[in-house]
Amino acid sequence: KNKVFKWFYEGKTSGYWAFDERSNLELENAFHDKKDKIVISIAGFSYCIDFVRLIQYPINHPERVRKIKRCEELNTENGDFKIKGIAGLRVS
Ligand code: V3L
Repeated sequence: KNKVFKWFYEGKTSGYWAFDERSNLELENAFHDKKDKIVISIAGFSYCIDFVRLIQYPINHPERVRKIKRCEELNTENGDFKIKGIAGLRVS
């Protein structure tokens, strides 16, 4: 059975945000290609996704680091970590 995985980036306060669907696909494809890092556009800004360190940061502001994580979709419901919403859109 095919497992579905989702990517998350940490919020400044407690919890994680899910990447938007398009970014999630880009991350998942690069992850399967075993890339060390990629650059993607997020709201018009270029972000480095570093799969070795499991972080993201704007390429022009490398100090603005957020952790990222990959998680099986089924396991995101069981309270492993707080999910704040999707790409800045709050849920619940
Ligand atoms: N996808 C969408 N927006 C992002 C992403 C991403 N992967 N990374 C950064 N931003 P920075 P709290 C976040 C947004 O890292 O209170 C959340 O989505 C980022 O949005 O310094 O921290 C919320 O909308 C921020 O607005 O480059 O949990 C918001 O922060 C901006 O890019 C507040 O959430 C600069 O982030």
